[in-house]
Formats: sequence, C-alpha cells, structure tokens
Amino acid sequence: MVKKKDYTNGLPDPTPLIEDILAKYPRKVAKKRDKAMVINDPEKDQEIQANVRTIPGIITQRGCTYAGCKGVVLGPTRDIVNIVHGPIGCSFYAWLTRRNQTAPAEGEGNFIPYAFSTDMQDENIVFGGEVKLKEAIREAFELFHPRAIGVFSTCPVGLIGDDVHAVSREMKAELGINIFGFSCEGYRGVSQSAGHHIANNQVFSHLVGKNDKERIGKFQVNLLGEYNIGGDAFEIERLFEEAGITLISTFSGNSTTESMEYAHTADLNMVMCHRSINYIAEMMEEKYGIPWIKVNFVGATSAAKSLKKIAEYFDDAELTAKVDAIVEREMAKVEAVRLAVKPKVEGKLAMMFVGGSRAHHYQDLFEELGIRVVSAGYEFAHRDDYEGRKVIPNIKIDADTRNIEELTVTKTENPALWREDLVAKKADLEAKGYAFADYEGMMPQMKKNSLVIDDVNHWETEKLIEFYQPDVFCAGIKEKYVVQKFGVPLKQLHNYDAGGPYTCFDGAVNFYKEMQRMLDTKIWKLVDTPWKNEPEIVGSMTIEA
Ligand code: CFM
Repeated sequence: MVKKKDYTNGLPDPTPLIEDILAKYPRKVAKKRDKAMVINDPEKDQEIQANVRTIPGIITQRGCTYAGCKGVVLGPTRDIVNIVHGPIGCSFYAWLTRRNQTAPAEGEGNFIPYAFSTDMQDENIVFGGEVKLKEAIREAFELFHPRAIGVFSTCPVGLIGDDVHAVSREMKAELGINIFGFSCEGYRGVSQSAGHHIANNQVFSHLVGKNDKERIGKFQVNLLGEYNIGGDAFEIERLFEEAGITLISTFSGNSTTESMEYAHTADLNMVMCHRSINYIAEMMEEKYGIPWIKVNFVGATSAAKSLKKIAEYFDDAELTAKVDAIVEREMAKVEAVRLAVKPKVEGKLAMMFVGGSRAHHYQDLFEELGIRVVSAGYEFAHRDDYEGRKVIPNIKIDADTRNIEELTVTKTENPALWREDLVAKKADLEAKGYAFADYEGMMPQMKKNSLVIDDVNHWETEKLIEFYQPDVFCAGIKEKYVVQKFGVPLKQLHNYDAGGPYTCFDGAVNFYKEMQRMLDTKIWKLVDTPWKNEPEIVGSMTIEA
C-alpha cells in the first residue's frame, strides 16, 4: 500500500491523478473528461463541464429523466396516484428505495407504498398503449378514489407515440379529478435533472395556484427541494412549528398535492436542493411576486444560519426571539456531542459524489468534525450548482437542454394574488445586503487543490481511492460494494443506508455519531480486496462442433 499522504500543509496537487485517469481513455474521450475535472481554487472563477451527455461505454452513476420526474419530485407526495406508463421493470427500482418518508393524518390516504404501472407488453408496443393506460386510470380511480392522478412516460411511450397528455385530459373530464401527464421518457434528457425540470413545469401548471385558501399563519413559507429522506423534513417541520413559522407546503417531502395548490399563499419560498426545484421558485416569483432564498438545513451551523435568515426576513421581534432561543438551546446540545466526536475523527479524509446538491450540503457536517473533503462532485448538476448562479447567463444552451420545455410565466392577472408587499419587502431588504435568489455553488466553499469531478465514473472512482486513500466515501448503492472491497467504508448519502435524519440539530448529532461509528474503527483495514492477489479474471470460450 502507498504511504498515506501528508495533508498538514493543505491538500496535495491531484495533477498526477488526473493524468493517470486520462491516460487510459481514447484521445477524444480524454479531452471531454478533462473538462469535467477541476483542481479547485476558491479564489478563482473556474469553469467545469456539466450537464452534458455521458460518453457511451462509460459506467456512469446517473439516473434517467423518468427517475428525476416520477421518483424524485412527485414520488414523495402521498395523495396522488402516480401511474407509470411503461414496462414493469421501470417500476421495480422506483419502489420505495429512496426512503422518502411521509406522515399522513389519521384516516388520510397514502399512496406512496404502492407501485402503479400499466405493465406494458409487446402487443402494447406494437398496437399502442393508450387503451391500456385509460383502463389503468379508471381502475386506480375506482379502487382508490384519489384527488389526483399523475401519468409518467417511460422510454417506449415516447418511441411509439402514446399521447399521455390527451389521455389525461380525456380521463380528467370523465372522472372529474385532477389528472395530468408527464413527458418524462427516460431518454429525454442527459440525466434525471431533465426530469426535475419537467416535473416542476407540470406541478406549477396543474397544481400551484388552484386553491386561493385563506391565510392560516402569521409567517407563511414553502420549503422547496426537501424530500424527507430518512425523516429529514420532520426535523425541519418540528423547529418551524416551535418557532411559529407556518409551513404551507413542501416540494415534496411529507407533502400533499392539496397543499401545493395553495402554495402561492406563502410569503417566502426557501430552496433547499437548488438543482431539483429552482424552476418552481423562479416561476412563483414571476407569477405571484413571492421571493425566494437559498437555505441549507444540513449541518448545525447551516441550520442555525438558515433559521436566522428566515427570522431576519420577517423582521418580527417575537419570531426572532424564538428562533434565537431555539438556536442557542440546540447548539449547546450539538456542541457537546461534536466536541466528544471530533477528536476521534479529526483529520480524516472524505470524498463525496452524490446527485446535484448533497455533495455540497454535507461538506458542512464534515467541516464541523474537522474531516477534510479531498474530492467531490455531482452526478447531474449544472454549472450553476458548482460555480454559482452568477454563471447562468453564460451557460451554453445545447440541443439536449432545448429538448426540455421552458415555460413562459407571466404576472398573475388577479391583483389579489400579486404580492406587491413582498416585492417591496425584497427591495428593502436587498438594499440592506440581504441575499435573495442567490446560490454560490459548491466550488467556492471547497478547499484549494480539492478535486471536483462531474459525472464521475467507475474507473475514475477506483483511481480516486488509490490516490487519496479516503477514510470514508459518500455515494450510493451503485458504488457501495466496490468501494467497500477497497477497505473503505461507504456512507450512502442518497438513502442514508438505514440512518437519518441528518438535517438540523438532532440530525447533525445523528451524523456525527454515524461518522464516529464508521471511522473510529480498524475493521475496514482488515478487508482484503478480492482482486489483490488475483487481479484479473481471464475467461475463454470454445465453440464445440
Ligand atoms: Fe436534490 Fe435530492 Fe440531491 Fe436530487 Fe437525487 Fe436524492 Fe441526490 Mo439521490 S433531489 S439533487 S435527484 S437533494 S434522489 S433527495 S439523494 S441523487 S443529491
């Protein structure tokens, strides 16, 4: 084994690692992959290649457009029946593996534990699947009587040309409930990110603004981009309730379509996962004048900052006092655990390759423990998630992006719904330096010489482990067992393995303890890589006459 590098004077220059990775690729591939790797310098404006097609033949960790639409954005909403129009295989992995939790009230319906599929067969591919889809919608309606039904297109639906939107309209008229479709065929975009955008468009068009409910609280907010994995949203909800902040709707952890219908009555939108949901935040501001801010409830310090930022927005003495008291009380609890765990894990090395927001958010938790993040990246983020929203005007719009509809949103014609008061409030606060609609991205927060990689693949993962010898690797189930066979523990940051919640203060304590459990042990050093002594499996094939 190579001797562990000395990190006392900062992170090592990963140039030799990049050279080693690229040397294996054909020239054209190497040129492309080179642009997806950046040796970070937080002082500089650096550009990373992101949100472009994965090169065929490379083992990517990305998911498809359907996964982003049905699984990520609509999946956690409990009062809608989400019918997958496609072969049954498309529903297999979409069934509860993400661990998004929900808490229905007594007697309230919850369709999350079900998998609804039209179970397309060869004959539907040949003769069309619309009749089968109509039957499925009727059957779901008769059995469950939901208030809404969503229809999700898988790859073959787009290929054969079934019109899920026409079928949805027809069934909506026939059954009298809200039914709408999603053109989220798996191949429609370069990753699940396209599915987020498609979901945002349809949720905005078919749900938001459909119910002008009276106010129910003094400080009304929406939480966007929090999906209640492992109970994360429950932590945030509890603190809001204690502070007197009324959460109108979450998009979409522990949510209902019913609450999304009056989400436009909120006074503020808070964006947690910028990648998956910034579209709705932008559209709600354009249509209703509701401003949005970026928040992060992962990490005790970030949670405290986010809570204080909400209080600052509402500028109410009672709310501010409550928030300050909560932060003070919770931070004292967190500090006690943090100080006990830190000496056991300090100086360890972590790397994380997750979706489109967690590779950034979780860096705060590692920082609190003194664990160094040597390398990080996203599967499907865009340049703004890496470099900050300031680069949005410079992002090249390619054919793949043009494939995803961009809704034209205009100011509501109903003067009662346009929030002139909030527009004025925003202008006022902005003049005082309060940041709205802003996200600085992951790279400015990362250390000098850390290696940022977009859409990391299997080969690069192996090389990263060899070079850095990290103490913990954060990713998902696709990477888990390969990484563990290197003798490196893997923490799943998608579904949290069996753990969580990791948001807010109790969540931070959970994460600290989890890191101590995983890092303060010698067990991983005993794992022997199966391919260490026999590095190659050689096969041969003979054809017998
Ligand atoms: Fe947003 Fe998510 Fe994520 Fe994401 Fe995802 Fe996810 Fe993720 Mo897995 S919405 S981008 S598409 S925070 S499912 S709850 S963990 S890849 S980093």
